Parts: sequence; C-alpha cells; structure tokens
Amino acid sequence: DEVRIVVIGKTGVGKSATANSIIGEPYFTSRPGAASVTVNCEKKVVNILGKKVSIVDTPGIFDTRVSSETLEIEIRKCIAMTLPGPHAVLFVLNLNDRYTDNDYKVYKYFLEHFGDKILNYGIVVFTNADAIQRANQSLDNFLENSPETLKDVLKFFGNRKIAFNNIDKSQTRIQVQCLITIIDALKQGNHNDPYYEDKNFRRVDELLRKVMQGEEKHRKTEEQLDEAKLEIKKLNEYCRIRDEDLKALKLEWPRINAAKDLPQPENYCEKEDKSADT
Ligand SMILES: Nc1nc2c(ncn2[C@@H]2O[C@H](COP(=O)(O)OP(=O)(O)O)[C@@H](O)[C@H]2O)c(=O)[nH]1
Ligand SMILES: [Mg+2]
Repeated sequence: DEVRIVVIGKTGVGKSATANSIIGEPYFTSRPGAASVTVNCEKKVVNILGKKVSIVDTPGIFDTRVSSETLEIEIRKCIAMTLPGPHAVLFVLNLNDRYTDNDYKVYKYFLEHFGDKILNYGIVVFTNADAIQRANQSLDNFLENSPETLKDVLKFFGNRKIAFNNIDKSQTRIQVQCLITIIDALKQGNHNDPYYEDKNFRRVDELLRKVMQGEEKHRKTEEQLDEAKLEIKKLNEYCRIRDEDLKALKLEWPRINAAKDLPQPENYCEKEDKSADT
C-alpha cells in the first residue's frame, strides 16, 4: 500500500515542518525567517502505519521572483518526483496569516497550469494549529470568519482540510493518522484515477503529431505551429531538467512496481529525440 504526497505552498507557511511531522523525524530543514530554506524539491520515503509513504517537499516558489515558465517547470519537476504521480497534493496555509488575494492567485495559478483535475487530489493543511488551540477554537469555527475566497477554495477541494500543530509532538501521531484517513478516502473516491497524472507531455506529443501530419491544415495552422513551437521549447527545457529524475526512476521502477502492474514510464524526451531523427 503506497501513498505519494507532494507538499506545496508559500515560503514559511510550514511545509517542511508539516512534512517532518508526517514522516516523524526532522529530515527536511525547517526554520523561521523569510528566506526559502528548501532550494530544490526533496523526497523522503518512510513507512507509516504499514504504508510506504513518499513525501516531496518543495521550495517556496511562489514568492521568489521567477518567470511563470520557470515556476511551472519547477513544480512539474517536484510532481515528477512522485512518479507515476501524487495521491495527494497538500496545499499548506498558516492559520496565523490572513488569506490574501495573492494566496488566491497562487491557487488560480495552479488550476490554470495543472488543470481542474488537481482539485481532486488537493487537501488544505493549516499549520500553527497551536494558535487556535490556545484560544480553544475549532478549525471550522475559526474558518467561519475567513475571506470568501478561502471558503471557495475549501469548497472546491471538497472541504478536505486538516490542522497541524507541528510544535507539540504529542499531537503528531493523531494528526498523521487523520491525514492518512483523509488520503485513503481520497484514493477510494478517485479509484478510477487514484493519482494525479501529468498529462502535459502526452498532449504535446499529440499536438506535434497533428501538426506534422498536416491535420486541420485549413484551420488555425499558424496558431497551432506557434503553440507547438512554444511547447517544444518548454518540453526541451523540461527534458533537460527531468533527465536525471527519469534515470533515477527507471532504476527504481522494479521496486515501485513490485506489487502492481503499472505501465513502464514513458520517456518523452527519448521519444522526442527519435521522432526528430526520422
Ligand atoms: N508555532 C508553530 N510554528 C510552526 C508550525 N509549523 C511550522 N512552524 C514554524 O514556522 C517556521 C517556518 O516553517 P518551515 O517548515 O521552514 O516553512 P516552509 O518554508 O513552508 O517549509 C519554522 O520556524 C517552524 O518551526 C506550527 O504548527 N506551529
Ligand atoms: Mg521548507
């Protein structure tokens, strides 16, 4: 029984602290201060409650000044580290921070670049549960006064949410159990597509084939070509970065696939090279 998780959110909201709570050891660097501590995506695989849990911690990429394209590649790279795909995407927010329009933009960015489908795998994790615990408040109670944008986000995530107190270690076990229960229910609900799959590169493939075969030549050819050129540029950059990940994955594949009959991961980059030769 395998669970693959990716943790996403702004710098300092407590992504690494939450990832550490989940794995039960201080593996990821978590510290106060504005600077992003995690520079690249990092993965740790542990055994929790009889399950093999892999968790990918991501850098706080939303607040650094990188281009939208670089950002997208970085996030895809993190998601690719959970190949064949994450069962759960944890969107981390700090209960002490007011939910702003910028936070809502981050959410919108995700839907735009990764498709509405990612909503089926999202869980909102609120860190700093100690703050509401001190005030003897429940999470639901606290969220009643939150902005409408946050209420909308929660609604779209099927109201899947959990509060984490990453400081009081006596709460860790029950919190993690609760999270695993939510993820199990999620997997069951998503049984036809139990994990989020990055279909982007299949789409590029199809698009290229279409353009090459001259299909729909009479319609929007120029536009399609421009789109294809842009996608090829993105694809090349992605392939360059992902090459190492793919190599590692192929080595790992027999182990990942031990209990399942998953299809071999396709190497889009290689396919791309071959079609370029012919
Ligand atoms: N009081 C409290 N502090 C937390 C909690 N979670 C994280 N922090 C603190 O928030 C700071 C930033 O956490 P970090 O995990 O590095 O955030 P990241 O940048 O999102 O990975 C650290 O000092 C953590 O100790 C929590 O639940 N309660
Ligand atoms: Mg971090």
